[in-house]
Amino acid sequence: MSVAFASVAEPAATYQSLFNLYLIFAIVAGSITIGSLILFPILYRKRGTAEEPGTERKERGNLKVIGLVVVLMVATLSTTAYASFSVKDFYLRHPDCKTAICVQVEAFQWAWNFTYPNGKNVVGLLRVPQDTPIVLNVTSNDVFHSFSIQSLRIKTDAIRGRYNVIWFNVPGTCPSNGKSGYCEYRIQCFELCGLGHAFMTGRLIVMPPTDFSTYYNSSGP
Ligand SMILES: [Cu+2]
Repeated sequence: MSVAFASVAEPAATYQSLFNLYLIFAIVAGSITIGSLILFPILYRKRGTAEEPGTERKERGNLKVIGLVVVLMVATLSTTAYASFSVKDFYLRHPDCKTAICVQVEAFQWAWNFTYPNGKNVVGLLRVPQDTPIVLNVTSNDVFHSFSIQSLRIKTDAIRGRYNVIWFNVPGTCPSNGKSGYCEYRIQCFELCGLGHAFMTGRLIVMPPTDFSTYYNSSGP
């Protein structure tokens, strides 16, 4: 359920638009290729009339067609390259900790440890307010892991001795999860990290800001 609505969250919406662009190009390119495979054998099949021996066929490539194909290829490649690098820039330019809530994420076999700016520490459960940029500083305490929230289209490696930064912002229109204004996403490890890898999951709960500040200042998980 969260997958459909997650596209309004950032950077998921931007990723989704890039995916849609590639999908359109793939459908067009696929249609041209498969269409040609079907059409050309019909158009250029061997006819019944045999050619006179010794007659030479003079065939030249149509320069206009070749030119058009080259222009289309260059246009396609430059459009996708421009779109890809723009999305990469958008993704890398994460908000700073003055406007965002920066959370330290430490992976270990086999769970996630979240530490908030005020020192609040919770394992396996990340609660954040709606309409607020959240920046995650991801690292590992042991082997390689990979932190991902698929519905929000974010993923980064968790490596000991190194911090990888990802960010997201879920708006207040996220789907209700029983209690008004709450929604939940699944956190999952995406790097084979040992026996418990498949069960290395966590929960992200997005909640109204007032509820979050009560939670943030409480001592409970
Ligand atoms: Cu894992």
